[in-house]
Amino acid sequence: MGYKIAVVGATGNVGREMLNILAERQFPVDEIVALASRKSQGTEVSFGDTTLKTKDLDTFDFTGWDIALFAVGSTATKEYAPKAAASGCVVIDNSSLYRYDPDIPLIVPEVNPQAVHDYSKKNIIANPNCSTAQMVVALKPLHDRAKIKRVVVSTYQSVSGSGKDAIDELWNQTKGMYVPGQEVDPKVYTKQIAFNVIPHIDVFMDSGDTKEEWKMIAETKKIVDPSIKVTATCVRVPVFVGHSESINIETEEFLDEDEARDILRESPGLMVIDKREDGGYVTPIECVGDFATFISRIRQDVTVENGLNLWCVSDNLRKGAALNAVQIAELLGREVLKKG
Ligand code: 11C
Repeated sequence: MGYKIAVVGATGNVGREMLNILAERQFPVDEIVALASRKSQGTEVSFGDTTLKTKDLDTFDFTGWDIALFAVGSTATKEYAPKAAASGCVVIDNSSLYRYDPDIPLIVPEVNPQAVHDYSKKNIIANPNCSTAQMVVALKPLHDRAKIKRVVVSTYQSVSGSGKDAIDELWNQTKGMYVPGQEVDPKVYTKQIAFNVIPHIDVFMDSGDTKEEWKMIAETKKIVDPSIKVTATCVRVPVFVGHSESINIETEEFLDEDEARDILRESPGLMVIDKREDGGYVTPIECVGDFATFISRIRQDVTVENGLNLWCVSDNLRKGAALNAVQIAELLGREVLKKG
């Protein structure tokens, strides 16, 4: 016996990836429904070798459905997730709406799987921000060994993190640079993204940090350990898919770079590619479509007593969103619902 699964926001980038990943990982599905807004009703989406026609989220009754994977914005989530949860369906939500609610677990299965047992307080589990998800997979095993005190992270985030219009903006702006008269003004972003980098993701906060930077700080504390200090600078780069991060880590105990490399090699969800030679590291284009979070450039930071640097790359639509949500569904099935 398998599960009855709803994918909410099935026509978006993340919703489509959720359907792909459920099929790729052969999630034990008895029945699956693709839901979207009324204007997308009837749109066809792929699920493995089959095609699903999306149904109207507004009129859908979640009674009798086991798990709903939500990949819609916070406004639609606020309206529909509580309805689904109240009808007994466990919601796994990719928006930021519930992440900081103390009664809702925020889970990266490689890091804090035990939190799944707290799902029943509200029947909702939150999926973290993409830039946090890949970073905490790398931090956790190092924290277990040497206790991380402080993290300084700079991100290089792809435009797919901002959705389809941003992908189109990068594509059209890039083409427009070569065709006189077809230049494309910034719309999604505040400045030109083609051949440029923009140190601004999400809204500005009073502290001067952006919300994206704040999310990395708050979510790392909730998922890994509230004692870890994080400071972040999040930057949008002209890459379609794949977020990259330069991570500087200060630990309480000394951790040698070779031991760190061995620990990361053995840790779940990670793939270490770290040869100290030309091309012996991973770039975002190479991680697209993969499940792993890739780690390269592991080396001592000798400017502090116990410091390490590393480079971390992952497919933001997968580990940063759809894959992590499906992994939470797998965890929930294994540990709690036990149907598959
Ligand atoms: C970006 N990280 O790359 C964002 C996208 O809180 O789930 C995901 C935002 C979120 O723009």
